[in-house]
Amino acid sequence: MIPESEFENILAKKYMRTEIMPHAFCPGCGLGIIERIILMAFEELGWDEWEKTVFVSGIGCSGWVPLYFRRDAAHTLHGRALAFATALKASRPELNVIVIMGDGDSMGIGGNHLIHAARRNIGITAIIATNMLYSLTGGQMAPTTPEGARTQTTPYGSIEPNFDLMELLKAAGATYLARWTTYHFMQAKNSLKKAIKHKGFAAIEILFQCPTYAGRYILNKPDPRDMLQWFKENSVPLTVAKKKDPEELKGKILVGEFLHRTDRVEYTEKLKELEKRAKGG
Ligand SMILES: Cc1ncc(C[n+]2csc(CCOP(=O)(O)OP(=O)(O)O)c2C)c(N)n1
Ligand code: SF4
Ligand SMILES: [Mg+2]
Repeated sequence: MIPESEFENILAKKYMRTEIMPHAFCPGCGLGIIERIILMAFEELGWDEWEKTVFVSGIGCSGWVPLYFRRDAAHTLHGRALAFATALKASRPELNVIVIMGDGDSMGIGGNHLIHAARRNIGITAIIATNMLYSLTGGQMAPTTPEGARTQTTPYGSIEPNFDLMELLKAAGATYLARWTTYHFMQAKNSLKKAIKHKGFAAIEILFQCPTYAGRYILNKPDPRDMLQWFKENSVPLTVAKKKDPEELKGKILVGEFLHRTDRVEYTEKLKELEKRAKGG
């Protein structure tokens, strides 16, 4: 057992490109917590899983997450990470392909790739880092910006409802779905371990604190500790939510494991079968 005091140091030395530190994130940004969730999941899954993992990311602050890992990572185009990852998984199905995207990246410009990856049930793990806006470009509204929220492009409050990623992907055909926040560190790590081992399209949404934009504009909480406290106070576990009136849940973040299906065949398995048939086997 690694002593708590040495944990960060050991994880960093073992898995991260410490030579390019410090990283580019703002002080207090929750993307550092997401990095730690990923590394702890692999620390528990074991080195063999880590060695057969390739990361793919899109463009945005979130897109920088895997670039600090001592592992192959493709930093692709805004919205196109899943297209790249689909080709990678189809040609090398034995790899763990983990895609890290921002909420804008995955549900805005990349929304089409997202629903089709779920429809195909391709064995990719998607980590969707939700900060409720576009942060890299200065705090504009995203498809996850809550209705009424103030951003750079909605100074009088957004008039659009936000996407519910879990409902969207459930309808599209995903087979493993979970949502947590950076406050729910251990739960997110446990869900991620399941997602990585899952045969099919798995998505984990992690709401994280962006004190620079979401903290200042949306929540009026520029201190990242206050944002974490807000996540704690406004999250409702699915098990509790099921017993509540929908009115009571307005504005709350439902957290938990939303879906774990094993009845759909994974896409690259079908592809293998198709190849055999095409070759007359
Ligand atoms: C094709 C294209 N359109 C727009 C941009 C500009 N752009 C870069 S990142 C980004 C939004 C990032 O928001 P999100 O995906 O939520 O990531 P975050 O920075 O919030 O982590 C945009 C619009 C781009 N790089 N490429
Ligand atoms: S702008 Fe927000 S999401 Fe981007 S690094 Fe800074 S705190 Fe993190
Ligand atoms: Mg974002």
